[in-house]
Amino acid sequence: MFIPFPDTDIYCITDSRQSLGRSSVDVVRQMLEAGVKIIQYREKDKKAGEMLAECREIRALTRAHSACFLVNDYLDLALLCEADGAHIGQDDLSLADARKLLGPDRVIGVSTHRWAEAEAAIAGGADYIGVGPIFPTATKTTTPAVGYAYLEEAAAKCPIPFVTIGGVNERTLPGVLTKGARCCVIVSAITLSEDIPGKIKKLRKLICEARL
Ligand code: TZP
Ligand code: MG
Repeated sequence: MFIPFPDTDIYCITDSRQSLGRSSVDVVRQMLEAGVKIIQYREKDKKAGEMLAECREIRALTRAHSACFLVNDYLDLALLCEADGAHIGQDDLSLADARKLLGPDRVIGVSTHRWAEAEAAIAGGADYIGVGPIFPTATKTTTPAVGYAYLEEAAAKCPIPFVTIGGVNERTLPGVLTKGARCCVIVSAITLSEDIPGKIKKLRKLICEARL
């Protein structure tokens, strides 16, 4: 019934503040048509009703493309729109409380910035963790960049899926892949592109080349 966390190369997140005036629903449609298999709805300045309406549209689109759909922060919205799960940060509701609300079958991802946080998320039953921000990024200014050291540590030790996040773009992608990144979260490099399918194709080509 729920789409599990997929084994995939690119993880996309919405950001209507950085979408060249396009709606997040429109941006997500283009991401899905380009073959992206995981979408996170992450909006910071919108009213709950508007977010729920967008989440419901994105839920229908992601289902039609068999893509996993997660909601950032708002577990109530995740439940109401029948998302596959949610993504929480270190300052949000705890993983234990999120699991209580979402149940055993939905996906829960946790942002981590150091290995001790990863260990806690793994022990607490997270389905995957975010590792970053690797580089400084305008998309998230509240957490300092952690650099390659933590990525290398996660790549060596993490027993559950991890996604690499923060300043990943065409220029930085080869570097993070060399350091052990597998699935990369790429936000503004995609949402700020005038040609979203073309950008995703280029990013995918870089990932394929790095894996040869
Ligand atoms: N968490 C850590 S970095 C980040 C989030 C949500 C934003 C990544 O965005 P971008 O534009 O790909 O650097
Ligand atoms: Mg959060």
